[in-house]
Amino acid sequence: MKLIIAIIQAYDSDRLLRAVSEAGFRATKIVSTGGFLRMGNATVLMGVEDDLVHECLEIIRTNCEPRAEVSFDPTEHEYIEWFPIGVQDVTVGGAVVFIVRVSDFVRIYPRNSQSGVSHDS
Ligand code: 2BA
Repeated sequence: MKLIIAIIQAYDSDRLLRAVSEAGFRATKIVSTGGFLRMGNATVLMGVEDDLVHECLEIIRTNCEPRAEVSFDPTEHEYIEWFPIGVQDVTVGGAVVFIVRVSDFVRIYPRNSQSGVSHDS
């Protein structure tokens, strides 16, 4: 099993979550903030069987807006406060994806209910 950690633009998150759910994947969205732009983005966590990673990445690719250039005006008052000198054009969009091997996946059920543990390495 792999844990796919996809950092995407906030406005892509509803569309992506709907698409991955429709395809049978389970997902968790964490509201996050980019360290550079300090704008809201979304981090989507998905535990995915190894043979489904490619399908999941394709869904991410299809549902996240293409990358685009955003330009900042260095004469703006807030620019100096927020960005390193010299940075004017920033590319945003698409997704930044980490794929991490999961050593154990445990789902804990309430007592007197069904229980299950699955291992992957
Ligand atoms: P931010 O850190 O807000 O970065 C937004 C975009 O700004 C980046 O898009 C990149 O195009 C640009 N950028 C970032 N750092 C820069 C720098 N030092 N100089 C010039 N331009 C810079 P992406 O690369 O697509 O990243 C989108 C978001 O994904 C990031 O938002 C951050 O939240 C996350 N991310 C990207 N790489 C990461 C990493 N190695 N580790 C953790 N989070 C990462």
